[in-house]
Amino acid sequence: MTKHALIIVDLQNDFCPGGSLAVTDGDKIVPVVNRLIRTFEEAGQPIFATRDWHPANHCSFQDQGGPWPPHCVQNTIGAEFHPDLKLPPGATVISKATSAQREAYSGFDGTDLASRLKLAEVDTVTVCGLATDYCVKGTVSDGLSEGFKVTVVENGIRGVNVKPGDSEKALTEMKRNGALVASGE
Ligand code: VGL
Ligand code: ZN
Repeated sequence: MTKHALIIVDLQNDFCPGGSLAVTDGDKIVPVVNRLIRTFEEAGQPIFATRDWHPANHCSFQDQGGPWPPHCVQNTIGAEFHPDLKLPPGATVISKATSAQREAYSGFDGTDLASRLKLAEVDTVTVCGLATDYCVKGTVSDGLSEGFKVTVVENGIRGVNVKPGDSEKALTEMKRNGALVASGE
């Protein structure tokens, strides 16, 4: 028996056009993700949404010596999920990278995501969200290491591409690590 869960990674305002760390076309995945949500919801399968949830002095911010402009600061509009994302009331929100001194790209890093999935007897996860070359890649990689079967939805992800091709490289790496790739219509 396969028990399946959906993991939506960091579909937050700051990673969408107009946000402080905008991913090109980040918002274009919202309809794809909403369709996935509907499918999982109708099948009674659990849905998890991770969010980057930084304190204002997070170590990844440029003013603290990190690589990124301030983004997804706790309790700001930028940290909210995209307004068109139709997250059902039963979805579980997983906050990550919540300590000032520690970066965490993966939704599994420093969270109880793995134990929650295992408690629900989930063995297979479908991953979508932002950004392909950071938090999606990290979440997929840790999901595989935790022993889950992982499918990435190719049209349900978008990347930062600090260097051109980073997202493509990330997807190749995910596949090499054992992830399957699917299309969400
Ligand atoms: C992310 C850069 C910094 C992500 C989070 O969600 O992919 N990227 N913080
Ligand atoms: Zn971040």
